[in-house]
Order: sequence, then C-alpha cells, then structure tokens
Amino acid sequence: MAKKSSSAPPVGSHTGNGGELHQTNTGPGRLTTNQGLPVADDQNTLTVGPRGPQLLEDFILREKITHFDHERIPERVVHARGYAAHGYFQAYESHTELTKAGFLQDPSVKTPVFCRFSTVAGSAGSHDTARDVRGFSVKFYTDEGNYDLVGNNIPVFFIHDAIKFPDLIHAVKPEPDRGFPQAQSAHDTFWDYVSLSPESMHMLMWIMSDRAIPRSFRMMEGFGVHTFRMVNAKGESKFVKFHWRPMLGTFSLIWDEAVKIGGADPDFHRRDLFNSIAMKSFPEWELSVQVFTEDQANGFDFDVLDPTKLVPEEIVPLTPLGKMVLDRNVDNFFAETEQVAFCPSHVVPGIDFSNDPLLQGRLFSYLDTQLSRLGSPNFHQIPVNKPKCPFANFQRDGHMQTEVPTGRVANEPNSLDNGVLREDPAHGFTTYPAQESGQKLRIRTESFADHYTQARLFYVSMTEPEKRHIAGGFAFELGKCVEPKIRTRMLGHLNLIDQDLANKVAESLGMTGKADSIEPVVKVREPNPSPALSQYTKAPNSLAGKKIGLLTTDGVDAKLYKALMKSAKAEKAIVEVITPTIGKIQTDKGDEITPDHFLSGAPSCLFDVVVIAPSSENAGMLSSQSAAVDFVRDAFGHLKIIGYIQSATTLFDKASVATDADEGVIDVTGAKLSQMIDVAKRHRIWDREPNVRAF
Ligand code: HDE
Repeated sequence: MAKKSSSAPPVGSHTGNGGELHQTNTGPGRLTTNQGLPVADDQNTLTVGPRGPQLLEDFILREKITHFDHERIPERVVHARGYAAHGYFQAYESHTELTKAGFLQDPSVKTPVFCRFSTVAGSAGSHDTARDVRGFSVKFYTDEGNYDLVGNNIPVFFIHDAIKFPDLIHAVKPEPDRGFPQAQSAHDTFWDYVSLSPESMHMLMWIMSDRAIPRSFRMMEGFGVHTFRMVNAKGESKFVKFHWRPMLGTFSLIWDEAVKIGGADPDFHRRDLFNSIAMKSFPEWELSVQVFTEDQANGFDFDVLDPTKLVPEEIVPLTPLGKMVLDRNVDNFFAETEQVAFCPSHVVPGIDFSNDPLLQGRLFSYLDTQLSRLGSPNFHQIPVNKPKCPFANFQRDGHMQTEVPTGRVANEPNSLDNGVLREDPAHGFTTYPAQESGQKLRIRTESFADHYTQARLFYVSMTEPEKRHIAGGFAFELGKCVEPKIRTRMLGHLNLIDQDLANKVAESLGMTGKADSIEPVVKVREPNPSPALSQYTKAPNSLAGKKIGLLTTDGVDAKLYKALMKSAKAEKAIVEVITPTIGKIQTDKGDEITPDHFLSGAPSCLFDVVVIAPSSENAGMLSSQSAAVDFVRDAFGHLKIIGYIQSATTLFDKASVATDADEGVIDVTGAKLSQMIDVAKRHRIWDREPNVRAF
C-alpha cells in the first residue's frame, strides 16, 4: 500500500466581522463537499494502485475542479479594477428644505454605505497608479431602498452623449489587433478618437493633470458629474451637482513616481486603503451639493445638461450635507467588491434625474451590463447588493433564485392573499413632473457647442506646478502616439485652449509650428479663473494620512528613531522602516526593531517623506547599494522632503544630491527634526522641479 500523505489541517468555520456576508459552513473544523459530505482526504485523488490512472468516479475531485473551473465571472467592461470598503454616512443636519430623501433628514442616523474606487481603462489585474479617471461609487443602504451615487474623481466627462460611449471605450482599451497597451491612454486609437471629438478637450485637461494620478483613494475628490434634481416634500425641485471632499485634502503623485510605483507595488492604492482601515485610521469625505434653480441655470453661459461642463464654485458654492466614513474592510473581495452592482437609476424619493443625455444613457446601461456580468436578474439577492430595508414584490424565479417566496399568488392586484403587497402612493417614488415637449430629433444642441472655454478655465485656474504637469502629461502621451497627424491635430486643439500650453507641448515633442489649424464652432471666451479647481491652492498643510520612510541600518540612532515615531504620530502620519535586509535590527541602545521593508523591495516612491539615517558603522555598506542610491536620487527627483543625518552624506554624494540643495533637504539631527516635519507638511518642494525636470 502507498503511504498516504497527511491531510491539510481542518478549516474552521469562517466568521468575519461583517456579520452577514460570509459563506455558511457546517460544524466547526469539518471540511465537506458542497453537498455536506465530510471529506476524509482533500490532498489525493482516487487512483487504481499507487501509480495507476485516476478514476472518473472521484466525485470529490470533480466537484472541486468543476467549481474552480467556473470561479471567474466577466470583469466589468469599464472600471474592472477596483477596491472597496464599508462605512457609514451621517448628515450634518436635516436638509428638509432641499430634499425629502430620508437619509438626509436626521443627523442622528448613520446610513450604512459600501464604496468602491476604480480605474476605468485597465483590466482587473492592471496596476493602480495608471493615468486614468478614478471611479467613486457609493451605495447608501437607506431605509427607503438603496441609493447609488456612481461618480468619478473628475467632475466632467469626455463625451456629451451615451451613444458615443462604446467608441470612447474601444479607443482607450488595448488596440484590438495587438491587445496592448494595457491600462493606458497613451496610444494612437485613444488620441485619434479624442482629437476628432473636440467635446473631450475639457476632460483631457483633467486627465493630463495630477487628478489622474491620485496619491491615495483617501486623498481624492469625487463628483456626481451630471446635474441631478433634489425634490422636497412640497414637490419643489432644485438642480444639484454632487461633490465628495476628502478630509485629508486632495494630493497626487508625480508622473515618474506613478510609473515607478506601478512596478514596485501594483496594489499601491488598494493596499493603502486596506491598511489605513485596518489601522483604524478611517478615511472620511464630506458630501456637498451645489444647489441652483432652473432659472439660475438658464442664466449660465454653459448648459447644465452638458456633462463636459462644470459649475464653478465661485458661481454656486458648495452646501455641505454630511460625512462618509469608511471603517470596515471587506471580508471577501470577490463576494463584495467584485459582485457589487452600482446603478445610477437606483435612487430614493427626493432624488431625481435631469435630461443630461449621458446620464439618461447610463440609466439603461448598468442594469443591462450587470445581467451578463452577474449572470442572473437575481443579483440583488447577493448580500452586498441586497437592500437592508425590507423589500418585496412579485418578481419571481430566474437563474440563481436564492429566496423561497411563499404563497399561492404572484400577481397584483389580487384578492387571494388578503392584499399583502400593495403600492404606496404616499411614500413610494414619484418622478418629478418636469414639463417636456418638442419634436423628436437626433441632433446635438447648440448650447453644448463651446468645447474650449471651460478647458481653458481649468488651465488658467492652476498653479504653476500644476500647469507644468499638464503640459508634461500631454507631451508624454502624444509622444507615445506613432501617427504624426494625431499629434498635429491635438496641438491645434491646444492652441485654442492656451497658447503657452500648446507651445510647451510642441517644444517638448520637437514639433514647434506643426499644429493643425482648427476653427472652433463658437468663439473661445476668456474665463475668470476658478481657484477652487486647483488642488494645491486648497491643499491643507498637513502630514495626516501620509507615510514617512526611514532608510536605516543596524545600529540606528535610538533617539532619532523614537523622536521620529513620536513626531509622526502627533501629525497622524506613520513611519515605516526600510533596511538592506529584512531581519531584525538593533538600535545603538540595543533595542530591537523589526523593519517593515527590505531596501530592494521598497523604493522611495512608496513614501511621501524620507529620512536617511544609517549608523556610521554601516553607512559605507548602505552607500554601496544601488537601491539606496536610487532611493535618494528618486526622492529628490520626486520633489520629496528628505531628512538625513551626517552619516548619510557619502550616499548623497553617490546620488549626486547636495545636502544643502534646497529647503527640502534637511539635517534632522536633534532639534532640527521638527523643522523637517514642518516642511514635510507642504507635501513637495515645487520650486525644485525646474531643476530636476527641464521643460
Ligand atoms: Fe459608467 N459604467 N458609464 N460612468 N461607471 C459602468 O457598469 C456607462 C460614466 C462609473 O464600481 C458599467 O457595472 C455608460 C460616467 C463608475 O462597479 C457600465 C456611460 C461616470 C463605474 C457603465 C458611462 C461613470 C461605472 C461597467 C456613458 C461618472 C464603476 C460595469 C453614458 C459619473 C462602478 C458596471 C463599480 C461602471 C456604463 C459614463 C462612473 C458598462 C454607458 C459619466 C464609477 O454599465
């Protein structure tokens, strides 16, 4: 007889902290088949003799492999890569005048939410830091049913009309003949399409800006994009635009840094969200609306139904509604993050739509795509999608029906079930009775025709570093286009947006004077800058939520280490220790430290601020490591605040970074550490940029 290998230890029943979202297991410790049969051996298939053929009879093997073979479902056609968490929303006060939506009435009520962030173009396995718009979807499990606010981190969109969406997405996805590039807009089909669609110009400015490479989901704004309606109990309606503002402030990566993070940690954003919540440093966002009447909207010099336009906050300021806190990681990525189904048509009484043609198209698309993605019209029964309030109707059957509806009747009206389920005209959803009339037309309204003024508005509202990055973004992406005609066409559009921007991009491409001449349909107007559009104008001076990387060695100065930990904690930041090897190190006082990373796996792009502090005995060894040299050089190139102690100077020499290069390179010996912490709150040394990246 062949000797049997030992079976894996029994698996206990899994109970996560979610309470309701986990699979049912049998008794503790017992592994079974899906039919509940206890499994005696889960490691060896049934064979004839010890080396003989496998038997078809082995139903345990077949059940396990068959289930595995069908584990994957289609990924989302857009927003395939995402990460999510649970939390709650709480209104600051009652907003009765504005809306009758129940979850905005009572400040003592915490409405559970599920929030998913995503990139758009890449597939589920792509990297987090691609240049892309980020999805920002929130499902509010309200007492009146689920409300889904399915937004993005950019307040405008590429196109006016839903009928163009498949073309836009086909253009940005990998080119169909060759199947690349993955998760990138920097290729011919994308730029060819958008350069032939002038309505994309405003969104392109945002996509080429720092907004498209956020530092963290926790430091990212969100927008409903379209104009929506809010309706109060008196039936009065106002238009609204939704805004989410992160309490930590809005911050971004530097492009070169984003590219390097893509290799060093493709899960950078999801790891960041997961770890923050696990450490109980819960991310928060304020939900606000811009509220305006139809009359006000008629007075604007753009059409509020046009999703390529925003309403400047200088014209309509934000009204804060409440706060969202994400305080619980998912128990199971597939069951929750992957299977969640958001849908812009999931509204509650008090929230309604506008005639934005992009929004109207979305109202159809989401349910439709979810039918094929989740495989059945019963996907609302999946725990993460299920309303937390009671729900009941006479919809029946279908694939994967998991409920057992009882009773003889599945129709209404009926007189057989004592009228249990009936409509509720007093509380049910009623559509706002907007007055509509007109011919049926397939045309583009002239009120959407100005494609350049708000693109210019965005550019002129930026700070100098933000402007530089936009120019750099265009130059990088157009430089990746093979067809020169795409570049000359785009330069023609940029000439209409801003001459200086167009010149910078043309110069970077070596194509000065090569722009196409493009005639706008309507004259480009000179907008008043909107400082609210610049993320760095309103960024807080703060280290909260950020990460300091301490590159050190055995024998690290215990005093410095402790002082750094203490200062970081006081600023709500964290310190992670990086050493050339991952084993424990000792301070000069003999205390043990377990490093968080070993050097070759943790380049400086993973940290917001770095401190280089080897012991004097090990400084030579550290400076002989190319990863350490790159660590310092990249931190400087990425405009980071760099702290150092004297023993690090050889390493700085090797990295060609002068220790007195600028105010961001700081000796942190003794009391000078607090000076570094203060400077680090500024996030980057923007003035360094022209010295490290000539434009
Ligand atoms: Fe989406 N979008 N979209 N979109 N969208 C989807 O629905 C679609 C648009 C957004 O985390 C899909 O379930 C059309 C704007 C987010 O699960 C699909 C149009 C905005 C997510 C779909 C748009 C968004 C999606 C793919 C043009 C910002 C991820 C998978 C009319 C306001 C949701 C799915 C999640 C997902 C269609 C444009 C946001 C195919 C047709 C504008 C955040 O239904």
